[in-house]
Amino acid sequence: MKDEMKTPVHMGIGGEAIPVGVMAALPPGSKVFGTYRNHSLFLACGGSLEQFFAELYGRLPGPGKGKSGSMHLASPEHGLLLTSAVVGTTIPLALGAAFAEQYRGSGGVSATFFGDGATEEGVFWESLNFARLRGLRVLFVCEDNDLAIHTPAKDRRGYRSLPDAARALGIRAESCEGVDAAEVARTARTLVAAMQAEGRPALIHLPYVRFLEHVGPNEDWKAGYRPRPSDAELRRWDPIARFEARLLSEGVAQAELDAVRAEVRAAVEKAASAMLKAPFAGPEELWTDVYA
Ligand SMILES: Cc1ncc(C[n+]2csc(CCOP(=O)(O)OP(=O)(O)O)c2C)c(N)n1
Ligand SMILES: [Mg+2]
Repeated sequence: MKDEMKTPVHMGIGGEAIPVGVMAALPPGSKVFGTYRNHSLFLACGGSLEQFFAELYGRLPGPGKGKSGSMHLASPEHGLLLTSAVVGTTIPLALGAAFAEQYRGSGGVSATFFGDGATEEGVFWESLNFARLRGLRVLFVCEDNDLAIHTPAKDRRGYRSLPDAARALGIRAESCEGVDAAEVARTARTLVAAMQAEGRPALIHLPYVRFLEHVGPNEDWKAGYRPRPSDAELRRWDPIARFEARLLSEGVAQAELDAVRAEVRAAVEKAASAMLKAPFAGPEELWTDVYA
C-alpha cells in the first residue's frame, strides 16, 4: 500500500496449503518449478524470509539480487530452480530436470506447479504426452482457482475433468481440495510413491479459492466477475483456519498455536523491516546474470 515494493505481487492467499502439502510429500533433492504466484512455494521449499522480503523490496540480498522481483523468485539451493511470469513455460523445464535424473539413474523426481490457465497452453499437453512416453518422474501440480485472471474455466475449455483427461494419457491423476495441507500431503505422497515405483508421471489437481485480486494486495469481490462467497464458505476455504482446526482436534493446545502465530509474526516483521533497509544492487550489477 505504501508502494515500497516496485514488483507486481500475485498473492497466494487461499492457496498456501498446496505448496506446503506437496513439498512435504516430495523426497529431499526434488527439482521444483513454479509460476509467478510463488510466494508460498518459495517459503515451502525452504527459502528464507530475509531472502523473500529482500527480493520483493528489490534489494541485493534477494536470491535474484533484487533484479527478478516477486514473479521470478527462485532458490536453487533449496531445489526451487525457477519460477516464471510467462504462463506454462516452466512445465517443460520440469521434464528436462526429470530427464536428467532418469539419464543419471538417480531415481530423483521433479515437480511443476502451474495454474489452471496454463492447461490452455499447448505445451502443457505436449509435456504430459512426452513425460508419459519417456516414463519421466514428473509431478504435475495444478493449482486450480477456476480463474485465468477474470475468466472462469467454463468459458475457456470444452472438457470438464482435468484428472480424467490426464488418465486418458495413462497418467495417474488424483483430485483433492487444495485447502487442507495434511490431505494435500497424503494425496501427493500416494502419487509420488506410484511415480517412483512405476517410472511414469503423475498429476495432482487441487481446487482452491483465490481470496484476493489476480495481482495486488486487495480484495476485489466487487469487480463483478465472480460472486463473493458467503463468510461460512470463505472460512471453509481458508487453509490456515483449516490447519489450525485440525491441530486443535488432534490435541494441540490453543496456547501453543498462539505462541507459533506470535513467533511467525515477529519473524516476518523482523525480516521485512531489516530488508527494507538493505542496499540496492549497484550499477556494476546491471550486466551480471544476463543471458540474452
Ligand atoms: C504466455 C502468457 N500468456 C498470457 C499471459 C498473461 N497472463 C498472466 S496471468 C494469466 C492467467 C493465468 O491463469 P492461471 O494459470 O490459472 O494462474 P493463476 O493466476 O490463476 O494462478 C495470463 C493469461 C502470460 N503471462 N503469459
Ligand atoms: Mg487460475
